[in-house]
Amino acid sequence: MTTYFNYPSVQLQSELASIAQRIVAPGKGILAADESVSTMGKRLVDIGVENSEENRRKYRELLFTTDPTIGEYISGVILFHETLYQKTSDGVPFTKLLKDRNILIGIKVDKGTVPLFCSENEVTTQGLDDLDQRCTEYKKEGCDFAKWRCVLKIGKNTPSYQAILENANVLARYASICQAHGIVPIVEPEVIPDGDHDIERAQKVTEAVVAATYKALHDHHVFLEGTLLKPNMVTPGMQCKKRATPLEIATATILAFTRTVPPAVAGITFLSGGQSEEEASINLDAINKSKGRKPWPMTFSYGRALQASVLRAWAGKPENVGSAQEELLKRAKANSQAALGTYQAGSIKGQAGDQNLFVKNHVY
Ligand code: 5MM
Repeated sequence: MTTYFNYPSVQLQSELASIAQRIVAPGKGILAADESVSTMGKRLVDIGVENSEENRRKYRELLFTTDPTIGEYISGVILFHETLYQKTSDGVPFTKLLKDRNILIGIKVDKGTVPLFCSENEVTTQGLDDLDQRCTEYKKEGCDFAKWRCVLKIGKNTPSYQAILENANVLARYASICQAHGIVPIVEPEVIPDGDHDIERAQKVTEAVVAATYKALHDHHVFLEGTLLKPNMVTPGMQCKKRATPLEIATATILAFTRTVPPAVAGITFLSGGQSEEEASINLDAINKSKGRKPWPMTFSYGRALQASVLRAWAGKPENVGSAQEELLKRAKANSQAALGTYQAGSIKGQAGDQNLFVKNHVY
């Protein structure tokens, strides 16, 4: 193995690092609005709305026309391919609305999961084949960051060595291709919360997965200062009877990442993983309140935990757009405070506040 390699040019390093730092600026985080057509369909069916392109467009118009103060809490939005090209009903491109709000544009570039041969229902994530061309196009369209999600499952024999290694490697290839195009890769190796395992097992699995991910990123010469990690928080499995307090979750989460994530990484932007909106805010707040050693900013990149109340308030009715946007602002503000460690539990109430948002086997 040769150790002779080059990092990107100084100019590219500086472009990537400054995008990543803008995303994790104090009190800011990401709205993950990159639900694929089928995932968005499940969210719309829940509120009695048909999964048509027009309804998906109307919903995203609602999100992106929220009052510009949203830009005080949200630094980036992750879009699905279809959404990148959509406009408001009066013809304003969504990308313009986001830029006007000082929000960076991200794009989901993975193409979903596929089974791993002879494994115990484990998966890898596909989409590398044409990624190079798609990154050229996405950068031209104004995308400054991207997201690729891998899924790892905890069982008696899983995650396997095969799954850990394959997913680490595919994330590293993805990250290197994005960086070559001036796009900051968000690396998302999600250890899903399905199962009856306890928090200790979740912590060890998270450590093993994240450690392997950074070994692969290093092997692929990924410039870490121009990357973000989007992990699960360390929690007991959803079916585990012994629940954990926010302090226990914060302690296990910080320990797992201080053991495995290099300090050079620009920031950690957590997924919400089926936690209720309120839990996701309280746990992020506990992480940021903790006095432990934390070399990176830690903030949110929530999908369900930022949108559950919005969807419920909207219910597909034009007359509800204003109140749905209020719900988005409320949750964005709560999570902004959590990212600073200043959130008071229960102080910002949403319509779906304590509702469990767990989706079994969230793989698709
Ligand atoms: C918003 O959902 C994202 C896209 O999901 P699919 O490709 O499965 O449709 C998803 O990757 C999301 O960004 C992460 O799972 C984090 O979302 P949560 O809801 O866990 O915060």
